[in-house]
Amino acid sequence: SDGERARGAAEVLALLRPEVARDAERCLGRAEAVGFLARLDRWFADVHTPLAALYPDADALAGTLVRLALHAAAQRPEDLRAVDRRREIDPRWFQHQRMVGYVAYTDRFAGTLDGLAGRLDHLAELGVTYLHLMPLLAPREGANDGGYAVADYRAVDPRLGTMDDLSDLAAQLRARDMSLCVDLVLNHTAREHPWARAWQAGDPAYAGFYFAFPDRTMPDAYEATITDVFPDQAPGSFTEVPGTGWVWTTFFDYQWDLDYSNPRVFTAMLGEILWLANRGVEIFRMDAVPFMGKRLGTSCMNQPEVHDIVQALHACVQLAAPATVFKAEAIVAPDELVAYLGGHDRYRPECELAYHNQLMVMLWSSIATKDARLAVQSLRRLRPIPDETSWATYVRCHDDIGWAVGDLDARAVGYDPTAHRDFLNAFYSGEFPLSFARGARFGENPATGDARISGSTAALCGISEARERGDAAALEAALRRFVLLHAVTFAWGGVPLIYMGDELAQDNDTSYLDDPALAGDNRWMHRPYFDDAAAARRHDPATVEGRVFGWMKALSAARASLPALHAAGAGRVLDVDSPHVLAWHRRHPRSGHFVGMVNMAEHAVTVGAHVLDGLGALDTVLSSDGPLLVHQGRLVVPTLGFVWLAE
Ligand code: OTU
Repeated sequence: SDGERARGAAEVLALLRPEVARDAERCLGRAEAVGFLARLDRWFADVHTPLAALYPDADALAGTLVRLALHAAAQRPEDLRAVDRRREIDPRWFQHQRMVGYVAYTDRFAGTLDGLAGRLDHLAELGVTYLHLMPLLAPREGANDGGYAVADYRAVDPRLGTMDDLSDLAAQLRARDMSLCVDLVLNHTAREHPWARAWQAGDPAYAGFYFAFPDRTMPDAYEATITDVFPDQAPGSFTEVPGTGWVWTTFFDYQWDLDYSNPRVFTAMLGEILWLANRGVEIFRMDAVPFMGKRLGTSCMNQPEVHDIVQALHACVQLAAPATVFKAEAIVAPDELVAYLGGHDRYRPECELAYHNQLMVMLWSSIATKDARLAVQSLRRLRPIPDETSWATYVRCHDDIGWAVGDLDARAVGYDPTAHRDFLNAFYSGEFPLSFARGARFGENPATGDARISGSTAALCGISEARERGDAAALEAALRRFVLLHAVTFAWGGVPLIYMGDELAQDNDTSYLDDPALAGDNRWMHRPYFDDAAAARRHDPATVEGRVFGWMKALSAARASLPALHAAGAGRVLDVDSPHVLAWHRRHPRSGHFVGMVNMAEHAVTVGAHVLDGLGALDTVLSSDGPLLVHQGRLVVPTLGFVWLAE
């Protein structure tokens, strides 16, 4: 039981503490040691409890990990300790309404890490407080899945700069009150990583770091219940390596899955995280976490071990670097998603942030169907998230869009789930007759009929198609869709993430087709190079760039001024009497009410004004079409319009 586990943890801590206290005073000094021990008392049960579920000798392991954390605390630079102190006083800093994220590839945005200094004013203009740089640690040579095949966690890709450049950039960001977010690819390493090489060579220190099976028996047994991630580019989850056996490779054949049932793997990865935290990384994007636990007869996703591993890593990192937060990259079904924010039945700290994949999918589904019922149904059914955590809300990211439409939710609104997913693929690939989208199918699986979608926001919401046809009315509608999508992600509650290029409505980029290393993976179509010429037009309201950029700035500035958009806890989907409208409510205990409304239909609709009953005296703070009009007791929501109301 939890009570027994807590007693167990307390006993282990009692044994460990005197010696750790002595060591802490010696290597941290008196004042810092007080802080470290306070954190030890606060976090030890969160270290020990998940470890006890994962590993046989959790008591000794916990001791080893505490020492690792102490060592990292001793190495922590003074300016980062200052951030620690600030975050310890304000541990919910990432929930503040000022938070706005920006996601970019270093090379495609600024050439190099050094070059990023020249982009910080651009970010400041958008109100950005959080910069996620796509994978930048040294990858393997050749194909590397956009950097998700890491060969060295302690070095930067030499094409982008050095580790010193990264630390310098982190310091420049801190000086502007911006936080650096970096990918932590922890489910797998490149097969060229020294751990993989040592394991393959039979070095006993690396025994059991990865998975290998002598023949197809176990791989076949596992694959019977696993769904391929890249069915066309990298079918199967195992790769035959001569002399080694069948190695577990969930993704590409050069990405070898780590075996976290081995405590040494856990310890090694923790060492890398602590080291990177001391270089100034404040937010770790925990890549592909759902795959970290393997169980025969399951999908090998979202297994209980995954949560134990992430919870234990999180608590260990808090000991050494309390300024740090984790963001879960768990692009999974709605029923599995909330667990990454900390436990099923009771709250256990895990990740502070998680991608709101469900909101993203529902937004795209809604503007295709011009109807909000499925969004209302599924978002209402989603379990509320713990107060300590927040969503990362987004319209687009570097990956394909997978249609995480719950069967139950689809049926509840009268859709056949498979038919609806097929429709969305046909719609967003532009195959559907009346589609405004210019995306493409990704990862088609002939065995299951599944597919996902690639394409930039501008291409998926109709801007590209309207420009192509020179249709002014279609362009207006497309721009309204673009703004509507962001009006939701900026006010849903959580940290909105702007995907680089979207602030300028950048189109699909087909230049990847000329690079043989990229040509087979059409996700590169929505990973453009920053368009400086478009950026130069960003203040010209007569241009598409100018209009989109102006709206992004307005959304960001309005958001920062609204205390109700502080992201603690979940908002609430409101009950409206129009099938086209998604309306939601937020309230921070120390602020007034907030209501957001968007109309997915391509005509104006009305909703009964009673939806606002009891929510105070609301005024329009920002909207697509001026102050909210009331007509015969009904609120008028214009064509593809949005409105933000606040007390
Ligand atoms: C992530 O995505 C990254 O975002 C991808 O760019 C990488 O290719 C991949 O990991 C491997 O490192 O399946 O289709 O539930 O959806 O981890 C992309 C999480 C993916 C998965 C996600 C993965």
